[in-house]
Amino acid sequence: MAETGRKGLDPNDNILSSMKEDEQLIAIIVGIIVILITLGIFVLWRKKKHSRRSVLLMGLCDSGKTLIFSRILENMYVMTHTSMKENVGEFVSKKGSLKVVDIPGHERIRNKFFDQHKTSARGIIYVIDSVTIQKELRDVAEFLYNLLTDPMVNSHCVPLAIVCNKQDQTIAKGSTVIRNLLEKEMNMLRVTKSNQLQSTVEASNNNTFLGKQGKDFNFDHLYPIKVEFFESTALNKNPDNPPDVDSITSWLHKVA
Ligand SMILES: Nc1nc2c(ncn2[C@@H]2O[C@H](COP(=O)(O)OP(=O)(O)OP(=O)(O)O)[C@@H](O)[C@H]2O)c(=O)[nH]1
Ligand SMILES: [Mg+2]
Repeated sequence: MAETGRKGLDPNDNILSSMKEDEQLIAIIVGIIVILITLGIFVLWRKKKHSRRSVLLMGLCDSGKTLIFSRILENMYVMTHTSMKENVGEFVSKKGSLKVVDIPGHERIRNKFFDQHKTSARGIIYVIDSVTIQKELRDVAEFLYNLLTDPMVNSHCVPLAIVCNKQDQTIAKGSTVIRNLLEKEMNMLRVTKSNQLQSTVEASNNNTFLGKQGKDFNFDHLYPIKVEFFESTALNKNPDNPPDVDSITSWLHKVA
């Protein structure tokens, strides 16, 4: 009698097809794991980005940080005094809201407040008094240098808006002049700082070199840290030069 049905069904075929099924199952599981890991990384990245939602207003005493703070958040003039503690407010943009922190410029306290807020910094607005810049150039440049070499600013490539304030004053220097002055000063500061470092233990740990080796200091060389220069007038006393902080608010909308 002829054999029917099972004819041709080799036991090896069964083994082969079950191996193929196993391989497919493994491929599916690996695919799912890869998708889950990617999703996890994306969620963590979003969370991390969201956790850094502060913009710090920094600069020397009297540069105009507190008046700029009240202008950009309330659009109003306030009589200011030397700040001894930070002011915190919310800047609302279509893309989301930012916490704006006005940090006192006083040398003795500014680092304490900076340390408290720098972990959440999404951006820094560095305010300069454009009238006194030549007199204060060394201090302005050194404070800026310390900010730019800060490991937190450096590792997160925190963008910087350098705001040349008090443009209502006739003797105020423009942003291009201030940028040139600062680049020259930073160039010299870089040499002084690295010589200082070589004679301390810190040298082996902190080897942040600002800009490009062998080239004059240029803010563009700090990329991926993005540094932009703006001009502003926060006071409303001069009718020919009304308050104008639009460049700062546009930058905030961009950073949000
Ligand atoms: N002419 C002029 N004066 C300004 C301008 N912005 C601020 N000021 C004045 O500069 C002085 C200092 O301003 P503040 O906002 O208190 O300065 P600050 O940077 O907060 O100073 P600290 O709190 O000491 O760090 C005040 O008398 C302001 O009215 C401006 O655009 N033009
Ligand atoms: Mg202040």
